[in-house]
Amino acid sequence: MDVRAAVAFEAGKPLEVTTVQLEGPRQGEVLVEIMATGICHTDEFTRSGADPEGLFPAILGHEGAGIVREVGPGVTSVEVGDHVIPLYTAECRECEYCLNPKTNLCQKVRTTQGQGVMPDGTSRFSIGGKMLHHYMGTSTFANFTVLPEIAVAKIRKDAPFDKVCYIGCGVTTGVGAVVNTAKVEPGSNVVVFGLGGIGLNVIQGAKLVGANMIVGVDLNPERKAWGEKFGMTHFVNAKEVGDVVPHIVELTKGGADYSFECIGNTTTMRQALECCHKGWGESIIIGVAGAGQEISTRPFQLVTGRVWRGTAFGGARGRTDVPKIVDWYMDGKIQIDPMITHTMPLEDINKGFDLMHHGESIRGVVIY
Ligand code: NAD
Ligand code: AHE
Ligand code: ZN
Ligand code: ZN
Repeated sequence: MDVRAAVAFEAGKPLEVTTVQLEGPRQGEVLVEIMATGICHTDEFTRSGADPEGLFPAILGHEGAGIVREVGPGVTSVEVGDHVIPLYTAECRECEYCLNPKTNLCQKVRTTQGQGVMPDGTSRFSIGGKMLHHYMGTSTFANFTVLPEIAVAKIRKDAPFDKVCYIGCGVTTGVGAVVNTAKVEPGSNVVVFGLGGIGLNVIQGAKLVGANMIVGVDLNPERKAWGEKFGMTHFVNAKEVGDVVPHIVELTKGGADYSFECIGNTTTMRQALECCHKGWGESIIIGVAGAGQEISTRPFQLVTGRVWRGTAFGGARGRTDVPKIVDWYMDGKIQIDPMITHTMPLEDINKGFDLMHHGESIRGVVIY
């Protein structure tokens, strides 16, 4: 079938909105009509060429919500008409990783996903007979996409697509990093580096679990009001204080119990670790850094009890946890609407990337 898609033909170039061809679902796959998709900084990371795994030409996008329109042979867990959120971290419930409670990183389709193809090694997308790569197994910058059934979470039908698409990455990543990965205890002091689409969700997660101080760090002074909307108690403008590490240690009277890096910058990753409390502070890396970049610190930081960890998709097991997060939103336990600052048709998707670059949007959402 012909579908409308924003194609990344080359690294560093704007996306081109055009008609592409999509083959129907094969064994264990589903065809999903994407109703809305958020634009996450990770899409920009890959579009820019900074992703070592980035492949071109590709259809990017990984923060969608939609409706199952066709199922391939052997599909048992969803049916036509189901509302779903695509999962870039699948959940097969039978691989070594799914069976280990310590991780959410299902590996069943990870290798082919990283190669930009479906589990059988081929792509469903093409243009004029030339193959296009899938992206993160989701490719939500197309109004229809094909996914393995283990890479969709079935959600309730009364949830609005243009809001819950954000649960496909940003909301789950931020809230999940607090709840699943760090397991922040009530009364903890939390420091969040980067108050964008992910960091604000870390803040609302920290508030949800009853954190004490919630300190936000950003270079953009307008992010102070944004952080405060979701429970931030103190703002640090990294441009205005000299060295942020002693500043935060002083502010928190000894250091953070938990810090979260939500930027993807190796300098702030180091600061986030080093502002943690001696003896027990844990720093969680969420941001993804560009090809070739490395983190460093003095080993003594770890010897003296600080812990460095990372998280993908907030440690969430998608098919199990995403429907619950949709319920949290529908029950008013977490907020999404105010963070979706801009919506646009697919034709204007490059404007969504511009708004992100200029620090004007928290989340831009494409509505098909
Ligand atoms: P964003 O662009 O919305 O937000 C980034 C924020 O960081 C902005 O507020 C910006 O002003 C601030 N910032 C930039 N440089 C800074 C600096 N040096 N010091 C302080 N603040 C600075 O991005 P996002 O969508 O929130 O994504 C954040 C990061 O998280 C990206 O690297 C993205 O790829 C990554 N991410 C990771 C996961 C995961 O599962 N691990 C999931 C989603 C996104
Ligand atoms: N090449 C990667 C993109 C980089 C990355 O680290 N992706 C994160 C999710 S960021 C979402 O905004 C991730 O989940 N990584 C776990 C993994 O197994 O890659 C990609 O996903 O293509
Ligand atoms: Zn994302
Ligand atoms: Zn698995």
